[in-house]
Amino acid sequence: MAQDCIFCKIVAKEIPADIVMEDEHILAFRDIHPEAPTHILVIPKKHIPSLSQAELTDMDVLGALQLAAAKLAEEQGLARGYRVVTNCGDDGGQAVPHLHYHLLGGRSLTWPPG
Ligand code: DGP
Repeated sequence: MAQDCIFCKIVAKEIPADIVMEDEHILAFRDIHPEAPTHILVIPKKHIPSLSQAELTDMDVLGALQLAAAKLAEEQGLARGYRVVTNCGDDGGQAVPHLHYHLLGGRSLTWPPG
């Protein structure tokens, strides 16, 4: 757990969140500022600051995060499609320095993003 990391505090249940899925390595919860009818954050419990700091030893959890996002999309009824995205660094628009995948769906999403 990283000191002062808001997502580590959610993992530790020190800060409440609307949790939709949890296992040994992964937590998924609803984004506090939803940008779509379904907006879920899927995160590793381990503190990895961003995708660019992930290591080869994180390969299993990286795969598990994507599979969890796909399973959640199915459970949430996103049969028409959805987007899974991770913002990385300043130019990527990353605000919270704990790796997270946004699962967005429930409306038609535009491309490219701003
Ligand atoms: P990003 O810009 O990719 O780092 O997205 C961070 C997201 O995290 C943003 O959409 C808002 C969300 N968020 C920030 N703080 C909290 C929180 O305390 N609880 C929840 N549920 N979401 C949060």
